[in-house]
Amino acid sequence: MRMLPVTAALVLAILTIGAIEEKDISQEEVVVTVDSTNLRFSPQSVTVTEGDSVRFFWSGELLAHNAVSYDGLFDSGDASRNVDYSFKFEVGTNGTHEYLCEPHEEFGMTGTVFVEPLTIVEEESPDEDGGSGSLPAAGLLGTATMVFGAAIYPKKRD
Ligand SMILES: [Cu+2]
Repeated sequence: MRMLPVTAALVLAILTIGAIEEKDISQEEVVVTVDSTNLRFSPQSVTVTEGDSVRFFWSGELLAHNAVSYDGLFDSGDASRNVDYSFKFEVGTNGTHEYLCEPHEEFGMTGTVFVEPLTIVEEESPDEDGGSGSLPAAGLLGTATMVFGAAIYPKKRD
């Protein structure tokens, strides 16, 4: 099995890359379901950050429900007693997104997703004369920012 060390190294490299990417943007999933009254979302409002997903999930409900945003951003489809629909709030979707259950809007079956902007905190001190105790994470972020900047900036200037 001569290929084993090579394969192992490759797998390790892939895993390392995956770990770094995952570190940069942590994605979370928030679940919204239907409460015991069958006419309310639970929780009725959730707060996420851009890049996160909201999963509308219920099964075996007495009534059929769906989740449709008033602004048209997301739509779980036809009302159903079994729904498993995830929507990822991409960068740029920050703001307040109210949604309804179409069959039960008149009963007050509505909800709200607050999406907070994804902010990249830069470790930049105004005066650089002091010791540069550069954190590895900050260095990595700086490098990533520079790479992104280099990729985007020249195009914008043309
Ligand atoms: Cu409903």
